[in-house]
Amino acid sequence: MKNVACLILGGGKGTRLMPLTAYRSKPAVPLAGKYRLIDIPISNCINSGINRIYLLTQFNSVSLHRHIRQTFHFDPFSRGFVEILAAQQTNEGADWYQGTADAVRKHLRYIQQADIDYVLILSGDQLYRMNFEEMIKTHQEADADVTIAGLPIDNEQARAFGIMRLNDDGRVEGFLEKPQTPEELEIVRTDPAWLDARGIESKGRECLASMGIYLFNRETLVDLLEKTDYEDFGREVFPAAIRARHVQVHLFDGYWEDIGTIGAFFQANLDLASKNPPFPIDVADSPIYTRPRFLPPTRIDGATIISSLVADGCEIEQGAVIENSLVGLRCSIGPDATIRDSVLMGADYYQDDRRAQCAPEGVPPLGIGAGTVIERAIVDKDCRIGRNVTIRLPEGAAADSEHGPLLIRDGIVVVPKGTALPDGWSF
Ligand code: ADQ
Ligand code: ADP
Repeated sequence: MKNVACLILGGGKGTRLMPLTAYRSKPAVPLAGKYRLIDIPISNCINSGINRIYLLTQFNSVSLHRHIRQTFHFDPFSRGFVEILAAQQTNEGADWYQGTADAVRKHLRYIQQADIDYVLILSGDQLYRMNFEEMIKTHQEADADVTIAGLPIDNEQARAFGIMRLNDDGRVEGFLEKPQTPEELEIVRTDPAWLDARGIESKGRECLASMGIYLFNRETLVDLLEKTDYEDFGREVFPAAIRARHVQVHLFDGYWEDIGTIGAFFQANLDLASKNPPFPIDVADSPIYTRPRFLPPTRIDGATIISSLVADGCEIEQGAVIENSLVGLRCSIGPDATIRDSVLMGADYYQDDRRAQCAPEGVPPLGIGAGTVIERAIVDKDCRIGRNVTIRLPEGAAADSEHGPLLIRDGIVVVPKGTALPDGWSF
């Protein structure tokens, strides 16, 4: 795997994840109480033996830089690194990235090294576990120029993805980015029997989606990008490449979620907290790496906790009920508070830190106050929710609307980072 370099696309604006991406880039969004989205693709790389990793970003990248700097250090003899390539103006171009292919093109010089044979391109906002060694094996066995990881999906989901049509050997013969009409779908439909014959139960699924995971021979990638001005892989590079190059599929049928929207992000987090999570965090030979923080264990005093995940450094007091929820780092939850179907991201520091004491008079302390009820909500970090506050979707509220400092997105209440709500607050 030493001859593989990985480029992670971390830089979209993350508009659909607002307000979680108001001050941080999408890959830096906290996940499962103690990780960040970017930990997923980087951990997949490390667990697959790939340790030459570049991360392409362009928006709000300060907290992402800090996280990467504090987390991913390799043994100096391994020659591994995670390096952030932030959009910058250069002699060749003063523009910011126009799209995914353009972002990669602007950094081709980093991968044009004799000892790099393959370039793996990943997205920074997906939740899955994949051994890329298997993908490289598929690529080599097919003697392909490019290999795209493909996931069988239903017709209804197909509009959101790049859809591939294959020949009997798994070579991609058609690629349509986000087909919208039944006629377009028909062009790239896969016969479910083809999947069944390859050991993947089709279960009625008729489309093969590109997972946004691409393996290129280095020379092919350089050639495709240098000789064109294509801006996007799905819209331009692949539809053209399948004619002139050997583009192969690597079939995958495990858990995979694109967590680019508030709804998907919320559900993926709650699923992690469920009793039989579709994506287990605790897989011994495939851990998720994140920043070690040396926080104390969580203190729980007479609370009821059902089907939930609680991260390190929290304090949960008498009579609190936490159900089907995720409680992030350093969360303080007061007596008799109720947290149901919610994601609490936690806090960056403790209440008694010097910074926290600077809160103006009358502003509640960090965390969730006594008797407060929170349902179907995402509470971003460092919020100060007072006592007897009620945060739940008001009756008749639109699925996307704003109510004072709180936002409703995909029918979920989102409390932006650092919000303070006084005692007794409700919609
Ligand atoms: P989308 O996810 O819709 O579809 P896109 O918006 O281009 O495609 O994002 C791909 C990834 O690149 C995301 O992680 C995004 O954050 C990142 N990104 C976007 N613009 C970027 C930029 N300018 N610089 C750096 N990073 C950037 C894609 C494919 C589909 C495929 C789905 C699978 O186009 O074919 O089915 O991914 O999720
Ligand atoms: P987020 O990306 O979730 O908005 P940050 O990355 O800004 O959060 O904060 C995460 C961690 O970085 C916390 O431990 C916080 O105390 C620390 N931190 C915040 N700001 C700074 C800073 N300017 N310098 C160093 N550490 C910081």
